Amino acid sequence: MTTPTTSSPLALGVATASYQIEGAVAEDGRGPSIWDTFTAEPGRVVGGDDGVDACDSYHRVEDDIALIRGLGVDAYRFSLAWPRILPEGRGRVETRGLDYYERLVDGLLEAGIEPVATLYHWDLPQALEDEGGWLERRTAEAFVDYAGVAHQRLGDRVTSWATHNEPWCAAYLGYAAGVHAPGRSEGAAGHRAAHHLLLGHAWAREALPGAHVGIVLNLAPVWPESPEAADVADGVDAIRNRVWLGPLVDGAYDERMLAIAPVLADPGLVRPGDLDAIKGSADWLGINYYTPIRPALGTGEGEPHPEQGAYPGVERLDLVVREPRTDIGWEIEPRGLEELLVETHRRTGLPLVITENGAACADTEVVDGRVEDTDRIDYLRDHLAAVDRARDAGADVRGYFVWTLLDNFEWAEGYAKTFGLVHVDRSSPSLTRTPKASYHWFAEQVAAPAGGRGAAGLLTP
Ligand code: PNW
Repeated sequence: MTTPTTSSPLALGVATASYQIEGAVAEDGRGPSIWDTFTAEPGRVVGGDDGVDACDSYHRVEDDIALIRGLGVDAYRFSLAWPRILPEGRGRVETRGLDYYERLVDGLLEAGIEPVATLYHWDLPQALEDEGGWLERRTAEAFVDYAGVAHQRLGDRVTSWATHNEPWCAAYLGYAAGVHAPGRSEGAAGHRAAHHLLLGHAWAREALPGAHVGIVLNLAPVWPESPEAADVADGVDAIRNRVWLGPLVDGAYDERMLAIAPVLADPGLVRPGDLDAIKGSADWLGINYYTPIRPALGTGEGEPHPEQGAYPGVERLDLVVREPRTDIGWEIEPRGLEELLVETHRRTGLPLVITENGAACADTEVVDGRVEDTDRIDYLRDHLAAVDRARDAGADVRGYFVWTLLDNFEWAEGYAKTFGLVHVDRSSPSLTRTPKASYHWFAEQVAAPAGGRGAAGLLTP
């Protein structure tokens, strides 16, 4: 285990995801994904928005590379769309989909930017969902084939790979709370999906020889609002954090998790050898951090919080959100990031990368060619300072990626909530991109040698 000081390199970058930016959903043989289906259902997404056009990055990849290059960043984190590469989820390979990612990767490398590829950022091929999606073990098997196909084409140029992005969202928002695709609402389904996501991650290693293979988790510090809330907070911590870290680090679901989800003790689901395969299967851990979680003991009456269904089996849970908040209603608390990094380093001993951090701000106005998103700059500055403190305390943090390059399709929130360093004018036919004040500010941070930041070679110490 290495214990760097702040003088060791911290790579800086920006992140995006395929469905949120690409558009071109029916082009070059791409098959439908669960998000195409979900967004077409009335009432699922604010404003009835969808990713049909998104930021049209499929056609504007050169423009986007130029924007990334303009930041001067060390690395760019993006995701591959599984249904662009395997339109039916398995079997037939669509080379035009691979060609697109090859153009992107080559463009990044020419610009001296390290590509960091995420295999699964939620756009499951609809054909696999039709067979049960992540509720079925064979989806994890198909994921391995997909990883192999992607790696065969790009593995000579991409060395940093993440398997899944935020499997908590894919499993529990998608199958238990029903607020993300595929929009199913059954508690046990969330747990089944979680196990199959972990299995897919672990098995995919074999398909990624020689790569640095990580998984991106949206771990969160869980802070009970009162002593009485300690037990519900423990349940939240189990589903949000320990359901992933237990198998990955210890090769086991812990007792509380098994009590919440008896299905995880069912040998039909968790088969002999599964947990051994998952244990130690990550070379690095990506952490997406936005906000802490503050559980309170609820009365069981009143309006449930929309995310409550994503903690199935945790009874009488209330989720309290303190001030100040960003435009999406998430509490701003940089100390949560500091604590999370120090604690996760202690718990896992793994190299950590902050694969997402950023803020939704109500900054949509372009005035005289400028967008003054000072709230976003404050958020990013305070969180980068928290990263420095965690590194000083010994946390092995190798990179920090801002979410996100472009204002894009923000899932169930549609286009109304914007996290971009670059404004996208949705009313202009060419989806005009305008770098915001935060873009220029971040470029200055990258250029400044302060704190040992800005060194290349994300996972190479
Ligand atoms: C993450 N929640 O999503 C994703 O990785 C990004 O694609 C997304 O744009 C970003 O964070 C900002 O939201 C989340 O409801 C979406 O708890 C929703 C939740 C958490 C993360």
